[in-house]
Amino acid sequence: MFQLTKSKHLFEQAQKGIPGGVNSPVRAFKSVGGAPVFIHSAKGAYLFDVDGNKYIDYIASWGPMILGHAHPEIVAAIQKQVEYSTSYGAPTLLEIEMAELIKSMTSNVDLIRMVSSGTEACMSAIRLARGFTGKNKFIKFEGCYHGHADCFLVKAGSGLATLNIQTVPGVTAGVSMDTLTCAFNDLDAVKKLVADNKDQIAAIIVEPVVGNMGCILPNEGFLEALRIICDEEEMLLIFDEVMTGFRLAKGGAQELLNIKADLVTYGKVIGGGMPVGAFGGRLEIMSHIAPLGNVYQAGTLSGNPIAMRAGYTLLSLLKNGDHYNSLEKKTIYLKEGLSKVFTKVGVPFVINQMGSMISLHFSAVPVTNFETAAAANNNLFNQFFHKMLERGIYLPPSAFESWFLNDALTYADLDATIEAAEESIQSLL
Ligand code: HOZ
Repeated sequence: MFQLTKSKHLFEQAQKGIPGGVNSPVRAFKSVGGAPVFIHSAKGAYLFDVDGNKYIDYIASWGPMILGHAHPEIVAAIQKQVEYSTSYGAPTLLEIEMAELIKSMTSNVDLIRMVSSGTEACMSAIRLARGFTGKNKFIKFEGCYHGHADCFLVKAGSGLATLNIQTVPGVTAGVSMDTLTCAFNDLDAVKKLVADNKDQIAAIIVEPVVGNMGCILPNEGFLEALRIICDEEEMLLIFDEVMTGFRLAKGGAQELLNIKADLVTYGKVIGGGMPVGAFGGRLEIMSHIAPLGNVYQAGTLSGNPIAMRAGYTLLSLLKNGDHYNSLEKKTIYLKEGLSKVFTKVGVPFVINQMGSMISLHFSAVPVTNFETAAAANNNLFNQFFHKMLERGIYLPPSAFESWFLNDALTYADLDATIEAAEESIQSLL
């Protein structure tokens, strides 16, 4: 029988020493309710919790575990490196190999700087865009999440949307003033912001396929138009590929959608499950970063040897394998299976999917931006989440997050998920 006795106990204990019992807010299950599941271990496509429950994992650590958990080659690479020490704070050959590998997989990255998280990557990219253009403002889209640096915490998705946090105490009005926002996929709104702030905007930052308000796809022509606007207005186009990088294709969304950004940020997959981020771009822009230029950015654990080994091993497996086709086929199979279930039971739903990113909104209208994602029946999603959990299916604990498939999933796992979805939704209607 499904029970979470030990998880509940650990959650009580955790709250005594950790804010909300978690080290990242969405994990607290606040919007879906109940105690979060405490994980004991994971292997391949499965998570095992402290109560002995087994789950089919659709989070993949929020993206990184694209080939499944504890991949033998990644484990071996980490084990080997650990013998040589865990950090030097000095340059290594590993970092050169990592930079060369990334450059070989992305067409427009001349220089790449490794950091320790997606947040760091995005905040550094904005600083660089400002330093390079000499302009202060930037445009971000409502419901997009670029990490928790002050300037991004305006109408942000992910945990802020999940917890319905509108303004963040501690972020000064002065900082937020330079962050301009409008709806994702709304080109007219972008044009108006650009016209109203002529010659003051350094960059547009965008998740090319959004993963932080569920999975939201760009309308045809939207990203292409942003590229043109940036060129005309001498602004930089920054693709936040923390989620999509090395996940949607070897060259990420840039390759899949055939659009080149001026700067790209990475995280998640790039670290193979270790805390890694990166930002890169053309030489003329990246050469403004210290020590080449004066845009300062640094980090003691940047380029950490264990993280580099893990990331390099995973990226090599992705570069040399055929995982993207396999991942996409599995994701489409899941999408079609779930669609049949929800059509049969007659509940309004939208499933957005690109590559191995997918999400479910209980909505009667297309979900194309934050407004439509927020207007969906997210209460039903929250109940659905728990019914799935009871049946051994681990979904993101929020309708405002993408699901990430991993290539260790089997078709039997997908069938089990579809079956669980049918039982779950039927039990709720
Ligand atoms: N905000 C992250 C996903 N968009 C969640 C990270 C986590 O809790 O690990």
